[in-house]
Amino acid sequence: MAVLNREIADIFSKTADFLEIKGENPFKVRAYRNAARIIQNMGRSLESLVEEGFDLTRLPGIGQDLASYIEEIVKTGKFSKLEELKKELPEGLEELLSIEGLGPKRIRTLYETFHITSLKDLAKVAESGEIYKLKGFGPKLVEKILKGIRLAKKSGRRFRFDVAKPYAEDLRAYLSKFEGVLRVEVAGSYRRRKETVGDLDILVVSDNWEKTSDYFVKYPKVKEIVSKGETRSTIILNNDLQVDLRSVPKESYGSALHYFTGSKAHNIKIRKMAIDRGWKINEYGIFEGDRKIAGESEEQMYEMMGLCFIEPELREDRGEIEACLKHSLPKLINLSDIKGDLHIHTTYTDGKASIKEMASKAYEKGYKYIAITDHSKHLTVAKGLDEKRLLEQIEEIEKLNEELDIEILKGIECDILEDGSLDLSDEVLKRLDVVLGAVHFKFNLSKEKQTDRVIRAIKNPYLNIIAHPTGRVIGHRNAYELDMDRIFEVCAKEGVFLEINAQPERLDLNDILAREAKNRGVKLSIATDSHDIGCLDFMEYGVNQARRGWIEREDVINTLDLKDLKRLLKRGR
Ligand code: DGT
Ligand code: CA
Ligand code: CA
Repeated sequence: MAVLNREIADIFSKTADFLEIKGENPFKVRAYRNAARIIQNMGRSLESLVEEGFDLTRLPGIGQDLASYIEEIVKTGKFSKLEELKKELPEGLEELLSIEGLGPKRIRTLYETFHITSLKDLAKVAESGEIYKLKGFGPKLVEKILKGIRLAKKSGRRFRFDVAKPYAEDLRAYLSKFEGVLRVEVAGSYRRRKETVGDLDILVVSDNWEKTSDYFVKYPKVKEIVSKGETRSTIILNNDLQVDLRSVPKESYGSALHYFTGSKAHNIKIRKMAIDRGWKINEYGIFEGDRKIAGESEEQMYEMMGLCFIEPELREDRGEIEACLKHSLPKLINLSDIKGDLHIHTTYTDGKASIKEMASKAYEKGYKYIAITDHSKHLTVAKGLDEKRLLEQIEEIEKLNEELDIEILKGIECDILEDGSLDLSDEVLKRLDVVLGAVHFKFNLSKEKQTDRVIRAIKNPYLNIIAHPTGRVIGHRNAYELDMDRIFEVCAKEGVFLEINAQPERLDLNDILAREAKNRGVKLSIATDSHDIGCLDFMEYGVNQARRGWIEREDVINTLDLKDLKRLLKRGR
């Protein structure tokens, strides 16, 4: 059974957290954490490297010990050291780690002083004010913690799309290879490519449901079998993700797929239309009296309803049915439309790969261009570039451009300072091909001040794109206060673009804002914000979000040829 890089990385970072909560040697903690980061962003599968007999110590950050741990995890799916740690520490500490502002060190303090082992305990001491007795716990931090608790409760147990994806795809492959299974599809919010999924809804057509269901619950990553029934079985995976498997008759495949893809709101609207025509619609088909008139395929279902095929990403009852009737559905952008990536970090700042490595990987992906956009000097934790080092980078890029078959655009992810000025001088920004502006601190300004800040940046004639415009991090940090209406207006006027940051924890702009931007005449850049070569694959998540936002190829600047793109980026240069 495949062990994914992501699983190994998660195991190591959890081990690091637990060791730190226990107060173990910081060097040991750091070694696990580094390894987790490297593995997560690696392009190659560790499992296959182990199978090939590759010497893992040749990888950066991986010594003898870690190499043998990786082998253990690949072979057994588990890490005995982490299992031991879990036994030593109270169970609830794990959920505390998801709260912004609480790292392992603070959790350790809370545990040692108040014996806090759950979100409930935490809420109690935070609300009562007792928490202020601890050194370093001021009002700002406590406010953040309380907000984190509310957010954790609200998001319930939802899983980020990229976390669910390897499991969904592994299960699809696992089920597809079983004898007698004719079709498998992952429906639900997963098929609609939502940024988070509550659970996975898998449909199968098979000639023997009982055997298929037995096989399903034997999936190696199962933690718990919830139910095994006549047409449906449910399991919980090791990471607590729930999976429903449903048996579907071949002749109802289309109607079942439509029903279980949802969304519920979309389904309800379609059902009303059917009722208006005197029909009945359910997961078995469309019926006129007792006679089934459609159901084998989704296309057939939509056709019978007088509609064209509506892509799953649009099925949210946000006007897609009306648009279809008016023949004005968008022709959604595809991953293959993307010609380059306009947000990339390198070892100049906090990236893990060199300019050349990033460029070569991008070339392999078939891109025509990339922009190198490292951090600017204000972001000291990321070794942000000052004018002098940026000029050195420009020089290196110019040399590489003579040598490589992909165009490297000279860029920067420039901090937007509190007053809305940019972190680097106009003289140096002018020399770049593309300037991203980003808010990385002072998230808590008033709506008016934050909006003024960003608008002042947009008005700088060398700025081209606002990176991750709202600053939200899924399940972790809300968007900062921003008057998007005003932002759209000024962007459209100034010829500044907004980013859909494709990092799966950001996806910022989200679907709804991306659609609004488009409607307000603002073009978008879909970009990965890569910090290593593996991250270039995040583009898929950004495109998913764009599709959910009704975005077409023409709305996205990095679908353009280099020449046309450069013209758009010229602005005041
Ligand atoms: P999730 O799992 O919360 O991310 O969202 P979904 O959309 O996957 O929802 P889920 O798993 O509860 O149900 C899967 C699909 O089944 C849903 O998208 C539409 C369909 N469905 C579920 N309940 C109902 C219902 O009461 N009425 C209708 N028409 N469809 C339903
Ligand atoms: Ca679901
Ligand atoms: Ca479900």
